[in-house]
Formats: sequence, C-alpha cells, structure tokens
Amino acid sequence: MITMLTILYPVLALFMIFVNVDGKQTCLAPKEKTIIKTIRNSMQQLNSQITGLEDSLKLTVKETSGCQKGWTRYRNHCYFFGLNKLDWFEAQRYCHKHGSTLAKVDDATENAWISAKTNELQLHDVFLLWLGGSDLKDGQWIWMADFSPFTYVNWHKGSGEPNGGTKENCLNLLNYQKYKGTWNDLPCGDKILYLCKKNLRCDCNSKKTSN
Ligand SMILES: [Ca+2]
Ligand SMILES: [Ca+2]
Repeated sequence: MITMLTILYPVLALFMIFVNVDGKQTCLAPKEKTIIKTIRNSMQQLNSQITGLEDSLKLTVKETSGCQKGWTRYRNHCYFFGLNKLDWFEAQRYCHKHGSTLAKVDDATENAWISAKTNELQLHDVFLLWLGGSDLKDGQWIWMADFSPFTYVNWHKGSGEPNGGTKENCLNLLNYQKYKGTWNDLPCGDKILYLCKKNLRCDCNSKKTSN
C-alpha cells in the first residue's frame, strides 16, 4: 500500500503540472476533474486501509510479541489453546513436542487472564480445559511443569472439587457459564481442550515441527 502511495503522489503532482503548464489547458476540463476526483478518492481509501492495517499490526505485535504464530503472550510466557480434544497424556505430549508443558497457573491474575481469553475465543458454552496439575503420583496435587505442589488454587467449591478421589487425577479449568475459571479434577483419559504454556523465547526441548 505504501509503495502504491509513493507512486501515486508523484503521478498526481506531474499530472497537475502538466495541466497547468500546457498553455492550451489553463482550466481543468470536466474529464480531468473527474480523474483527479477519482484519484483523490482512491488515495483516501488507501489511507484509511493503511491506518486499519497499522492498527491491526500494532495489536498483533502487542499480542504475540516474542511468541510463535498461534501462541499468545501473557507476561513472560506464551500460551497455546488446544481446541482439539485430547486426553491429559496426549495433551501433555503435544505440549512437550512444542517445547512447553500443560499450563501451570501461578496466581489468580493468570487464572483470570486464561478464563477471559477463553471467552475471547468464544468458548462461552460448556467446555473444559486441561491444565498441568495432577495428583496421580501420591495423592498430592503438583504441577508437572516443575513438580511443585499447588500454592494458588481455585477449586470449584459448589461441587466440592477436587471430588474424584483416585478416579479423577488430572486438573482442568471449568468454563461453564457460572463456573468460569474454577478448577475441577477429571479422569485423565477424558478428552477435552487443553492449554500449553512455555517461557517466552524458550525453544528448549522443542522438536522442529510446525504448530
Ligand atoms: Ca485424585
Ligand atoms: Ca471432579
């Protein structure tokens, strides 16, 4: 677009000079006026298109700065919302394959961001999202990203989560309309959506595969 403008401006200027220096055409004929009007309208349209492109580019850079295509940045991490349904192990393998792990949620602010993001993705209705917590090992809930125990938790209280005992050992985020962002334990073999997370600009353990 910018290249087109840099061409159009000189062309228009030359046209104006030509019209003015030609002794036989001191006044613009209706045809020339129409041409100039058309060019001016085209340039205005180009300008507004460029403004729109600049705005969307700024938004994209701000949103994905430092993260791969398809990943979204929040603070110093990149997130991938897996919108195909996998069981917890399959989802963890997918994340590992892309240099990440199922998401460890560090605090309420991050949890709120994830929940809000799911709304942006228009996942308003019933859905569940695997996170990277599990009590598979010895009944204690830990984050598989670093094997640390949960500090921040956001279990859904209404149904007494985690309520699955030894049958439900994997963590997911609930986004039923009224349960937004609260946590639930589920059988790890259930197939649901998932969330991968990795450090910004960290390609460690990443195999060279496309997203
Ligand atoms: Ca359990
Ligand atoms: Ca449960």
